[in-house]
Amino acid sequence: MINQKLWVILLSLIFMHQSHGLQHSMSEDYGSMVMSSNHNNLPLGCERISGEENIIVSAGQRYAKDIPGTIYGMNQHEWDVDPCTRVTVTFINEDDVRHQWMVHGLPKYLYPAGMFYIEAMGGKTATGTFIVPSEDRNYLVHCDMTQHMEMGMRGQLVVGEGSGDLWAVTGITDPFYRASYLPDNLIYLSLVVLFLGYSVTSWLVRMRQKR
Ligand SMILES: [Cu+2]
Repeated sequence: MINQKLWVILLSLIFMHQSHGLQHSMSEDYGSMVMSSNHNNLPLGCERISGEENIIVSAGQRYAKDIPGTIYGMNQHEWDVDPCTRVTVTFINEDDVRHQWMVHGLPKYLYPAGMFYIEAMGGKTATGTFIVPSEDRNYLVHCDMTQHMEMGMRGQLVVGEGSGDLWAVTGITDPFYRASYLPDNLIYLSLVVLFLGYSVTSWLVRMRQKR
């Protein structure tokens, strides 16, 4: 009798665990994972799915070779899609280490924490589907493994007209540390300021000597 009860509890625990996974639409394969898949739920402002887009993303060190200062990279770092498109991403990890293709800033009523992501262990391929919102906007795409973004795995998903380039998109936009608020001709400006300073100082010194 007690044994039967235990079994019931155990089975319901297992069932709860599984349905919990389903609620978050998480699918896990050996060596790969897709978080927050969305095939049919329309974002607000989308009357229907406007189209289908299949994107193949390859990640690996070989894509970093031609881009100075990077170690990891992707075959491309910017993707353009129309609003309300259903996007299916096939993520091919050509490296030995784990990589992710993670989109940020999606609506939280459809995507927990505003994220959609695919993760693939070394040498694995994973495919996931989501629907992009109706607004024109740029979304950050990156790999969340420690330091991988800084090492080059940083991109942008441009929906519609977009909302302006993100900084430091590998091979596409300037790194933030180049301080975009400083003028490009900073070096010449500095020389002019130096020269003026020198002239004024030496003029003052000469005036003093004359007295
Ligand atoms: Cu990575």
